Amino acid sequence: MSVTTQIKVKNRSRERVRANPLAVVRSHNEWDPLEEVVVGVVEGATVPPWDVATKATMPAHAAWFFKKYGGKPFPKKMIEKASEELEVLVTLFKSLGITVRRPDRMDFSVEYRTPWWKSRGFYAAMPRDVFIVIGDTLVEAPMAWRTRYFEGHAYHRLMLDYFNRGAKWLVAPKASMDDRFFDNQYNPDHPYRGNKKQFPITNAEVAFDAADFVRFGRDILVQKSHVTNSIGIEWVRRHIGPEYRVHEVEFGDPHPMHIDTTIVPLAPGKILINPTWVKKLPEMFKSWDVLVAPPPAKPFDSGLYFSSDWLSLNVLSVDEKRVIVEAEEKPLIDALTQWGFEPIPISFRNFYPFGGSVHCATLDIRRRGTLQSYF
Ligand code: ABU
Repeated sequence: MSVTTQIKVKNRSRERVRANPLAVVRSHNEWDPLEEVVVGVVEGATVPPWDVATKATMPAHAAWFFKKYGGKPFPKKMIEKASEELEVLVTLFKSLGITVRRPDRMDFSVEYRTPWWKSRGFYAAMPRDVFIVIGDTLVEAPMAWRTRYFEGHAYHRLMLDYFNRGAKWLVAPKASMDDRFFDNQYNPDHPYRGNKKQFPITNAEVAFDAADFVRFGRDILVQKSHVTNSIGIEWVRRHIGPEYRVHEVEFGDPHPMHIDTTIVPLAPGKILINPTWVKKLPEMFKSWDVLVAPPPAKPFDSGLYFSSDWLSLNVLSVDEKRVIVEAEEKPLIDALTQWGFEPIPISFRNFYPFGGSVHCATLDIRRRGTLQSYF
């Protein structure tokens, strides 16, 4: 695939549906003009313990990190620096006329119990992992790590406010996450059996993280991952109803967990892809322009284990032209500029070690636009 394939987008069906101007929650895709956003917080963040969930999903070489820091608050300096970057992001949104909401700052070092296990952690830094807005519905994910079991509560004050003002709020059933929920045959160092990718969670109960879904209007793509199983995908498909088409896709990430560094829709007919994992796009993209991302500018020291090096792609579109990109990702900024976009650089390196960049740290609550088909 060349750097860009300049294929004209033809025959895209554009439906003339009027947006409800009074909707408090409304977002159909990743690129309509952004009006309101939730920005995560890092205060209270606590490193997940080395438990059955983290053991199953993390490579063996990460064990020392979890054994040393698991269950303890992230170092104060890390929190302060990441928090400063989040504040700059908030200021940027406000300067663009975008309303910003924040979750509650909770102490995630508090130990909690269910009938089957106990845990503590993680954070309210990544609203994208926990919620997805589909039209006027806030879908709350059940998650698949014990350490994230109660994470949604940090957002419930906000969600109640949206609900009281007319939004729908759909909460997926929570798995027990007992020992049977995890596949004890799974070996993170050998994630394939033959050609078939293996996952550390079984299909015993509904599980998904919201960040494994990506929205293109009526079409929503989802991947099975370390935290999203088939029954979780089916739960979403059935609950969001017949006006949406949920397509399951698979790419080459041997340890998939969140699709937002793999394929990144930027505008109708324009998609950014990760060249390491996306060797072939699904047929539905045959008339789309494809921008193959350059390698990350400076692979960060991945000694912090919560993400791959590809956080460079974890960008957030403010509209069909403007896209917020980490400031040091010069090759990506240049590629996007050449492609006709207007990147807005922002320093976000100190947030990276928490496992995400600007897309993960945000949740678009309202974008101006209507539900359309783009394929
Ligand atoms: N939550 C975004 C991280 C995905 C990745 O590890 O590339």
